Amino acid sequence: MAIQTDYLFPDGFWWGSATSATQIEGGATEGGKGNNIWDHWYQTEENRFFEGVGPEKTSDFYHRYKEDIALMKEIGHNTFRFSISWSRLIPGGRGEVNQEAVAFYNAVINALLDNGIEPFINLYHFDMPYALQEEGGWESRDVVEAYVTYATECFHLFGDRVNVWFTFNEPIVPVEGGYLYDFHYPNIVDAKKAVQVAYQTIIAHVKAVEAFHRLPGQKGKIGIILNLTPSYPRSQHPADLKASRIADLFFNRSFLDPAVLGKYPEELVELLRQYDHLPETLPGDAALIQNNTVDLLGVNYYQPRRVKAKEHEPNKEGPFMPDWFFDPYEMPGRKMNKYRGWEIYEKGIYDIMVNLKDNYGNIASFISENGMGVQNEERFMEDGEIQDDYRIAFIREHLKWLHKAVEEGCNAKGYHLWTFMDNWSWMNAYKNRYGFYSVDLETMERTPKKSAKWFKEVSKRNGF
Ligand code: BGP
Repeated sequence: MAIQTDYLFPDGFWWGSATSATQIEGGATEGGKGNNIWDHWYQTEENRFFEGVGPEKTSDFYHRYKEDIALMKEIGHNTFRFSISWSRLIPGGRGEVNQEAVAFYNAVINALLDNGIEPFINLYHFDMPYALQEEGGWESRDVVEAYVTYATECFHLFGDRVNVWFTFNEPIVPVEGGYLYDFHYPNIVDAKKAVQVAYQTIIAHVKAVEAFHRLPGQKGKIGIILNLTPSYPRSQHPADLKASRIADLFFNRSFLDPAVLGKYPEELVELLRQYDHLPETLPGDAALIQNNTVDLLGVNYYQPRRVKAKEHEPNKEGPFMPDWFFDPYEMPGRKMNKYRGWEIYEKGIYDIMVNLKDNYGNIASFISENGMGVQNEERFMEDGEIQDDYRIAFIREHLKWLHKAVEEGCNAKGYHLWTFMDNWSWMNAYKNRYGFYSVDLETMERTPKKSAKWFKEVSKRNGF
């Protein structure tokens, strides 16, 4: 059998990268922006953040977007994902629209279009306006309505030029971080609230999808971006298989099924019912979910989830946790990104795509994030360029599996790296660097890494 040496993708494949407002913009107190939960958390608990670095400046895209967009063009991006900061556009979360923010996002969109780069807009990337968090954030149905108003405002303001929209990025992360495992504000550990927040986010999502599709003459597409972690059991033993299936229900299907199929998995509903953890719902919710499935799915893929049956029966007197049903499994010999502590398993990208083809109607999708965070990357600097051959290998091996999926008929339309330039990450600040461009935090100077030049060739050739 001939060894495959060419990995060419279909015409029009999306090559680009992904970012989010809080992580790149900076200007957190400029241009009329209001506080979001990250600004507030940093102001009250600075020591939670790596080296005490907060979200106020990050990578200064707010002032340097023109230069940055030129750099995107330079490395062959045909698409670029950014998010709108809700608290920049509507500082109080609801009410008046900030015209300085409108001008800023208009300028970004226009500069992208002028450079031949299609803007992909995401509406919510972990950044609840603080005033609305005070009202309960996603626990509150009123906040859901405020989100739908915000989303609709964005469609009106920018929809004449933007055709690809996403309601949420990784909506399960604020649930896990904010309500189960203490790594996002508001740092509550309460599974009942976690379930309510997850459910309410889906309601916000479907209502935004509905509002989008109702706009007259709508030609654009709307989707959601999910971090899918394919679940692999330790063995084919029924107890391991069950553990893996339940982990998949909690961490993938809890959002994937309602968003793409328009209904929750029955097994998940049963399990929550059994432990008295079903969310509160309103009449009409099920129909809303059923009638407002997505046009497009963004898949963030970083790592698989390996699980095994519980070693010890958990104490079910204590508070309910998803972890009651499985234990993590550290597969011997697995390949790790030791900096981030995440397993690298390139075939996972293929398994996700095949699952979408077989079980989710082959929904149009793309890899909306994939990437490798590395600490102290300046160690790899030679002749003024970071020699990130590890990142090139990481992307290339993932692309090979993505290519195989496409060859087998999976409906994958593109690949975005996380991320365009080194940026600020939630609690880790600038610890792990992910960008095609490195950022000097003193001068804010951007310098292409070796991977940027490699990716330019890949985008140009539509493969490698
Ligand atoms: C995803 C998020 C991004 C980004 C990325 C890298 O989950 O959508 O916002 O941060 O992960 O992860 P981290 O920054 O935690 O290393």
